[in-house]
Amino acid sequence: MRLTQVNWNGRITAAIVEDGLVRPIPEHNTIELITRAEREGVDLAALAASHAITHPNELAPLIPIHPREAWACGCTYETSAAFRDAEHGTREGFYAYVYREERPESFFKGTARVCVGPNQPIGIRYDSKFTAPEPELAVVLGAGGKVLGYTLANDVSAWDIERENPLYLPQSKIYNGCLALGPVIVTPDELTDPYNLDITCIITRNGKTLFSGEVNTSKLHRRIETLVQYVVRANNVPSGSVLCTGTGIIVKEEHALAPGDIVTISVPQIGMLSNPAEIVH
Ligand code: DO4
Ligand code: MG
Repeated sequence: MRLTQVNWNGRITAAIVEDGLVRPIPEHNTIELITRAEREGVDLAALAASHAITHPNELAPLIPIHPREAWACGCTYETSAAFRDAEHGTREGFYAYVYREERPESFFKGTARVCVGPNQPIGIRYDSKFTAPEPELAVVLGAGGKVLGYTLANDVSAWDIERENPLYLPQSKIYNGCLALGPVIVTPDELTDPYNLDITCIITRNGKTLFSGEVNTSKLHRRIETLVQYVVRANNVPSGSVLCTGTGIIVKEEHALAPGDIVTISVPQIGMLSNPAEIVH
Protein backbone atom coordinates (compact mmCIF):
# COMPACT_ATOMS: atom_id res chain seq x y z
CA MET A 1 0.00 0.00 0.00
CA ARG A 2 1.05 3.58 -0.71
CA LEU A 3 0.10 6.23 1.83
CA THR A 4 0.41 9.98 1.78
CA GLN A 5 -1.32 13.04 3.22
CA VAL A 6 -3.56 15.43 1.32
CA ASN A 7 -5.49 18.57 2.07
CA TRP A 8 -9.03 17.21 2.45
CA ASN A 9 -11.76 19.66 3.42
CA GLY A 10 -9.17 21.98 4.93
CA ARG A 11 -7.53 19.29 7.10
CA ILE A 12 -4.25 17.42 6.60
CA THR A 13 -5.60 13.92 6.01
CA ALA A 14 -3.93 10.56 5.43
CA ALA A 15 -4.81 8.97 2.09
CA ILE A 16 -4.23 5.82 0.09
CA VAL A 17 -2.58 6.43 -3.31
CA GLU A 18 -3.72 4.22 -6.20
CA ASP A 19 -3.06 4.86 -9.90
CA GLY A 20 -2.16 8.51 -9.25
CA LEU A 21 -5.44 9.19 -7.42
CA VAL A 22 -6.04 9.32 -3.68
CA ARG A 23 -8.66 7.98 -1.31
CA PRO A 24 -8.59 10.07 1.89
CA ILE A 25 -8.98 8.47 5.30
CA PRO A 26 -11.27 10.99 7.07
CA GLU A 27 -10.43 12.18 10.58
CA HIS A 28 -6.88 10.78 10.49
CA ASN A 29 -3.53 12.21 9.58
CA THR A 30 -0.70 9.69 9.20
CA ILE A 31 0.41 9.96 12.84
CA GLU A 32 -3.17 9.47 14.03
CA LEU A 33 -3.53 6.46 11.74
CA ILE A 34 -0.32 4.89 13.09
CA THR A 35 -1.30 5.63 16.71
CA ARG A 36 -4.74 4.08 16.21
CA ALA A 37 -3.36 0.98 14.45
CA GLU A 38 -0.97 0.43 17.37
CA ARG A 39 -3.62 1.11 20.02
CA GLU A 40 -6.05 -1.34 18.40
CA GLY A 41 -3.32 -3.86 17.54
CA VAL A 42 -4.23 -3.91 13.85
CA ASP A 43 -2.14 -3.71 10.71
CA LEU A 44 -1.63 -0.16 9.42
CA ALA A 45 -2.53 -1.03 5.81
CA ALA A 46 -5.65 -2.93 6.89
CA LEU A 47 -6.81 0.00 9.06
CA ALA A 48 -6.19 2.44 6.22
CA ALA A 49 -8.09 0.23 3.74
CA SER A 50 -11.09 -0.12 6.02
CA HIS A 51 -11.43 3.64 6.71
CA ALA A 52 -10.58 5.21 3.34
CA ILE A 53 -13.43 6.67 1.32
CA THR A 54 -14.26 4.63 -1.79
CA HIS A 55 -14.28 7.48 -4.31
CA PRO A 56 -10.80 8.30 -5.73
CA ASN A 57 -9.86 12.00 -5.93
CA GLU A 58 -7.23 13.97 -7.76
CA LEU A 59 -5.39 15.70 -4.91
CA ALA A 60 -1.69 16.57 -4.70
CA PRO A 61 0.35 14.54 -2.19
CA LEU A 62 1.70 16.60 0.71
CA ILE A 63 4.43 15.45 3.08
CA PRO A 64 3.36 11.82 3.79
CA ILE A 65 4.01 12.15 7.54
CA HIS A 66 4.81 15.00 9.92
CA PRO A 67 7.38 12.96 11.83
CA ARG A 68 7.46 13.20 15.59
CA GLU A 69 11.24 12.98 15.31
CA ALA A 70 13.58 12.64 12.37
CA TRP A 71 16.86 10.76 12.73
CA ALA A 72 19.55 9.96 10.20
CA CYS A 73 22.48 7.63 9.76
CA GLY A 74 25.66 8.59 7.95
CA CYS A 75 28.70 7.04 6.30
CA THR A 76 26.59 4.02 5.39
CA TYR A 77 27.81 4.04 1.78
CA GLU A 78 31.52 3.88 0.98
CA THR A 79 31.19 6.93 -1.30
CA SER A 80 29.96 9.12 1.56
CA ALA A 81 32.73 8.09 3.97
CA ALA A 82 35.45 8.36 1.29
CA PHE A 83 34.32 11.79 0.08
CA ARG A 84 34.15 13.17 3.59
CA ASP A 85 37.59 11.84 4.52
CA ALA A 86 39.12 13.11 1.27
CA GLU A 87 37.80 16.62 1.89
CA HIS A 88 38.35 16.76 5.61
CA GLY A 89 41.49 18.60 6.66
CA THR A 90 42.04 17.48 10.23
CA ARG A 91 41.59 13.78 11.00
CA GLU A 92 42.37 11.26 8.31
CA GLY A 93 40.12 8.21 8.34
CA PHE A 94 37.64 9.84 10.69
CA TYR A 95 34.67 8.84 8.50
CA ALA A 96 36.19 5.55 7.29
CA TYR A 97 36.38 4.51 10.94
CA VAL A 98 32.64 4.92 11.38
CA TYR A 99 31.98 3.16 8.06
CA ARG A 100 34.05 0.19 9.20
CA GLU A 101 33.16 -0.10 12.89
CA GLU A 102 30.17 -1.93 14.30
CA ARG A 103 28.49 1.18 15.71
CA PRO A 104 27.01 3.28 12.90
CA GLU A 105 26.86 7.05 12.84
CA SER A 106 23.45 8.41 13.77
CA PHE A 107 22.29 11.91 14.46
CA PHE A 108 19.15 13.85 15.22
CA LYS A 109 17.81 15.59 12.13
CA GLY A 110 14.97 17.52 13.75
CA THR A 111 11.21 17.39 14.04
CA ALA A 112 8.32 18.10 11.66
CA ARG A 113 9.17 21.78 12.10
CA VAL A 114 12.18 21.48 9.75
CA CYS A 115 10.57 19.03 7.29
CA VAL A 116 9.03 19.80 3.93
CA GLY A 117 7.02 17.75 1.46
CA PRO A 118 6.98 17.47 -2.34
CA ASN A 119 7.50 20.77 -4.20
CA GLN A 120 8.08 22.76 -1.02
CA PRO A 121 11.37 24.67 -0.70
CA ILE A 122 14.38 23.01 0.88
CA GLY A 123 16.77 25.28 2.73
CA ILE A 124 20.22 26.65 2.02
CA ARG A 125 21.51 28.28 5.20
CA TYR A 126 22.43 31.90 4.51
CA ASP A 127 25.81 31.23 6.17
CA SER A 128 26.68 28.22 3.95
CA LYS A 129 28.40 28.38 0.57
CA PHE A 130 28.32 24.62 -0.05
CA THR A 131 24.98 23.05 0.67
CA ALA A 132 24.25 19.74 -1.06
CA PRO A 133 21.29 17.38 -1.33
CA GLU A 134 21.69 13.90 0.18
CA PRO A 135 19.20 11.53 -1.51
CA GLU A 136 18.34 8.74 0.91
CA LEU A 137 15.97 5.91 1.51
CA ALA A 138 14.07 6.61 4.75
CA VAL A 139 12.02 4.34 6.96
CA VAL A 140 8.95 5.27 8.98
CA LEU A 141 9.21 3.84 12.49
CA GLY A 142 6.46 2.45 14.64
CA ALA A 143 6.58 1.42 18.30
CA GLY A 144 9.85 -0.25 19.27
CA GLY A 145 11.45 0.68 15.95
CA LYS A 146 9.20 -1.49 13.77
CA VAL A 147 9.57 -0.49 10.11
CA LEU A 148 6.10 0.59 8.97
CA GLY A 149 7.12 1.78 5.53
CA TYR A 150 9.64 3.38 3.20
CA THR A 151 9.82 6.85 1.75
CA LEU A 152 12.35 9.13 0.06
CA ALA A 153 14.36 11.69 1.97
CA ASN A 154 16.62 14.57 1.07
CA ASP A 155 19.00 15.05 4.02
CA VAL A 156 19.99 18.54 2.83
CA SER A 157 23.34 19.36 4.41
CA ALA A 158 25.63 22.36 4.75
CA TRP A 159 28.77 20.41 4.00
CA ASP A 160 31.14 23.39 4.34
CA ILE A 161 30.00 23.86 7.95
CA GLU A 162 30.45 20.14 8.73
CA ARG A 163 33.85 20.14 6.98
CA GLU A 164 35.15 23.05 9.04
CA ASN A 165 34.87 21.05 12.27
CA PRO A 166 33.00 17.82 13.16
CA LEU A 167 31.52 19.53 16.22
CA TYR A 168 29.57 21.72 13.82
CA LEU A 169 27.64 18.67 12.51
CA PRO A 170 24.31 19.67 14.14
CA GLN A 171 24.48 23.12 12.55
CA SER A 172 25.24 21.58 9.16
CA LYS A 173 22.30 19.21 9.48
CA ILE A 174 19.47 20.94 11.38
CA TYR A 175 17.90 24.17 10.16
CA ASN A 176 14.76 25.35 8.39
CA GLY A 177 13.88 23.17 5.38
CA CYS A 178 16.74 20.70 5.98
CA LEU A 179 14.69 17.55 5.34
CA ALA A 180 12.37 16.78 2.43
CA LEU A 181 10.17 13.68 2.65
CA GLY A 182 7.81 12.02 0.18
CA PRO A 183 5.93 11.61 -2.00
CA VAL A 184 4.45 8.47 -0.41
CA ILE A 185 5.11 5.86 2.25
CA VAL A 186 5.22 2.38 0.73
CA THR A 187 4.39 -0.37 3.22
CA PRO A 188 6.72 -3.41 3.48
CA ASP A 189 4.16 -5.79 1.93
CA GLU A 190 4.49 -3.78 -1.31
CA LEU A 191 8.19 -2.91 -1.07
CA THR A 192 9.65 -6.27 -0.17
CA ASP A 193 13.32 -5.69 -1.02
CA PRO A 194 14.72 -2.36 0.19
CA TYR A 195 18.23 -3.51 -0.78
CA ASN A 196 17.69 -3.34 -4.53
CA LEU A 197 16.36 0.13 -5.22
CA ASP A 198 17.81 2.48 -7.83
CA ILE A 199 18.04 5.96 -6.32
CA THR A 200 18.63 8.79 -8.78
CA CYS A 201 19.16 12.47 -8.12
CA ILE A 202 19.06 15.33 -10.61
CA ILE A 203 19.71 19.01 -9.92
CA THR A 204 18.38 21.39 -12.55
CA ARG A 205 19.26 25.07 -12.81
CA ASN A 206 17.33 27.33 -15.20
CA GLY A 207 15.82 24.24 -16.84
CA LYS A 208 19.22 22.59 -17.54
CA THR A 209 20.66 19.55 -15.78
CA LEU A 210 23.49 20.68 -13.50
CA PHE A 211 24.13 17.35 -11.79
CA SER A 212 22.92 13.82 -12.07
CA GLY A 213 23.89 10.86 -9.88
CA GLU A 214 22.65 7.41 -8.99
CA VAL A 215 23.20 4.58 -6.56
CA ASN A 216 21.58 1.24 -5.83
CA THR A 217 20.67 0.47 -2.21
CA SER A 218 22.58 -2.83 -2.58
CA LYS A 219 25.60 -0.60 -1.80
CA LEU A 220 24.18 0.21 1.63
CA HIS A 221 26.83 -1.13 3.99
CA ARG A 222 24.44 -1.90 6.90
CA ARG A 223 21.20 -3.74 7.44
CA ILE A 224 18.33 -1.33 7.98
CA GLU A 225 17.29 -3.18 11.15
CA THR A 226 20.82 -2.64 12.54
CA LEU A 227 20.57 1.10 11.91
CA VAL A 228 17.15 1.16 13.60
CA GLN A 229 18.40 -0.89 16.56
CA TYR A 230 21.23 1.56 17.22
CA VAL A 231 18.97 4.60 16.94
CA VAL A 232 16.36 3.23 19.37
CA ARG A 233 18.99 1.87 21.78
CA ALA A 234 18.44 3.49 25.20
CA ASN A 235 16.38 6.04 23.29
CA ASN A 236 12.56 5.88 23.24
CA VAL A 237 12.10 7.18 19.71
CA PRO A 238 8.35 7.74 19.41
CA SER A 239 6.23 5.85 16.95
CA GLY A 240 5.68 7.98 13.85
CA SER A 241 9.32 9.02 13.56
CA VAL A 242 11.51 8.78 10.48
CA LEU A 243 15.04 7.44 10.01
CA CYS A 244 17.14 8.34 6.95
CA THR A 245 19.59 5.60 5.98
CA GLY A 246 22.45 7.67 4.53
CA THR A 247 23.51 8.90 1.13
CA GLY A 248 25.38 7.03 -1.60
CA ILE A 249 25.20 9.97 -4.00
CA ILE A 250 27.75 12.73 -3.47
CA VAL A 251 27.31 16.21 -4.88
CA LYS A 252 30.61 18.07 -5.13
CA GLU A 253 31.34 21.72 -4.47
CA GLU A 254 31.04 22.81 -8.12
CA HIS A 255 27.38 21.72 -7.94
CA ALA A 256 26.57 23.34 -4.59
CA LEU A 257 22.91 24.27 -4.39
CA ALA A 258 21.90 27.79 -5.38
CA PRO A 259 18.49 29.40 -4.83
CA GLY A 260 16.04 28.34 -7.54
CA ASP A 261 17.75 24.98 -8.24
CA ILE A 262 15.35 22.05 -8.37
CA VAL A 263 16.43 18.77 -6.72
CA THR A 264 14.59 15.67 -7.91
CA ILE A 265 15.11 12.32 -6.19
CA SER A 266 13.50 9.19 -7.65
CA VAL A 267 13.09 5.54 -6.86
CA PRO A 268 10.73 3.75 -9.30
CA GLN A 269 9.07 1.72 -6.51
CA ILE A 270 8.42 4.85 -4.39
CA GLY A 271 8.10 7.82 -6.74
CA MET A 272 9.64 11.21 -7.27
CA LEU A 273 10.46 13.87 -4.67
CA SER A 274 11.10 17.28 -6.21
CA ASN A 275 11.98 20.45 -4.29
CA PRO A 276 13.21 23.93 -5.18
CA ALA A 277 16.05 25.34 -3.06
CA GLU A 278 15.88 28.69 -1.29
CA ILE A 279 18.02 30.64 1.15
CA VAL A 280 16.80 30.36 4.74
CA HIS A 281 17.44 32.78 7.61
O1 DO4 B 1 28.86 12.63 9.17
C1 DO4 B 1 28.25 13.11 8.35
C2 DO4 B 1 26.89 12.83 7.87
C3 DO4 B 1 26.87 11.77 6.84
C4 DO4 B 1 25.57 11.63 6.15
O2 DO4 B 1 24.59 12.32 6.40
C5 DO4 B 1 25.42 10.58 5.14
O3 DO4 B 1 26.38 9.82 4.88
O4 DO4 B 1 24.34 10.49 4.57
MG1 MG C 1 22.89 12.02 4.99
